[in-house]
Amino acid sequence: MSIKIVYSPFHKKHSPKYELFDGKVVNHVEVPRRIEKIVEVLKVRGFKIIQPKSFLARELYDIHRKKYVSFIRRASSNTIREFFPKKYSFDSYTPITAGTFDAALASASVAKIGADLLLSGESLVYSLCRPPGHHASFRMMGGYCYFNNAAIAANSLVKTGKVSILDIDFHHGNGTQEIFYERDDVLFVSIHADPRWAFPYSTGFGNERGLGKGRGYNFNFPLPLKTTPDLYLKRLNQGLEKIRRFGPNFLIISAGFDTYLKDPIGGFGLSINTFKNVAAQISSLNLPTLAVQEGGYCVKDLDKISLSFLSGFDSSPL
Ligand code: SP5
Ligand code: ZN
Repeated sequence: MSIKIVYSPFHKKHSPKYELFDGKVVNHVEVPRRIEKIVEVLKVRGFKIIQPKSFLARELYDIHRKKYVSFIRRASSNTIREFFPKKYSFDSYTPITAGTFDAALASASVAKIGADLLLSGESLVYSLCRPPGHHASFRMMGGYCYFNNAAIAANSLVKTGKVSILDIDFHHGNGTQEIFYERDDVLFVSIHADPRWAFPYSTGFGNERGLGKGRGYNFNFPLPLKTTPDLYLKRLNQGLEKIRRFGPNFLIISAGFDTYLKDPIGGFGLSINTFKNVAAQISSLNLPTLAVQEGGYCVKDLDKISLSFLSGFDSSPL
């Protein structure tokens, strides 16, 4: 099967050093090396890599408020040091640096180009987005996310057909959930760590089902600490059942690799090989699919995890 990769080197312009965690300054885990580690191995393995040439801020306005976008642009161009903004932010993990706007805009474009490729007939595209996006909402950054890359791609695809977003990052995709919470044209399914003990703490519970005409179009599967591959794959199957019933024309995967057993900020027990099984189950949906990179912080194994994940799309689930 031919898999197209979308990548932009602009992500390297965003390279914060610190985050504030439990009242302490610690090293930032969302580092440029994450994506470089993945793209390097994909190049070696001969995957076709597509680089977007232009970045249009107007594509952000589909999802994000103009004032929010301008704030990030202005704050980035005005700062020399990194800082944690007091408005438009819900945590102390998501700093603004001089290169943040350029990198976040390029990241959104990488997702948008991925969506365009599906529209032009590709069946599987992997967008190497960085910074990640699924915690960002209309006018709110957080969880290392500034613009919601998956939501921007979904909003572009939904003009042509129904879209489902499957979020397999370790953390609940609170931003994506909020963006589509009152809509019935984009189904959101998220499998993640129980928010009673994991970030973002306040959302991701099983009883959050959507609102208004969006009621019944949002499904959360919170899982316990140390979740095993068996339990994970079982819940994934239940999530996929919701997607089958919805019958979308396109699938977007918010592909976080922080469910990996050695992830420094995760807490699940997925092995490198589990990611192949995850992808194999997902590919049984037989849908044009865009995978958008979210989290995943065990830098030394991200190459192996991404290869395992991509290999699963070639094999049958059972
Ligand atoms: C996209 C994504 O995966 N965002 C995750 C944001 C979660 N941040 C909260 C956990 C912060 C823990 N930081 C510990 C750093 C140790 N050096
Ligand atoms: Zn995550």
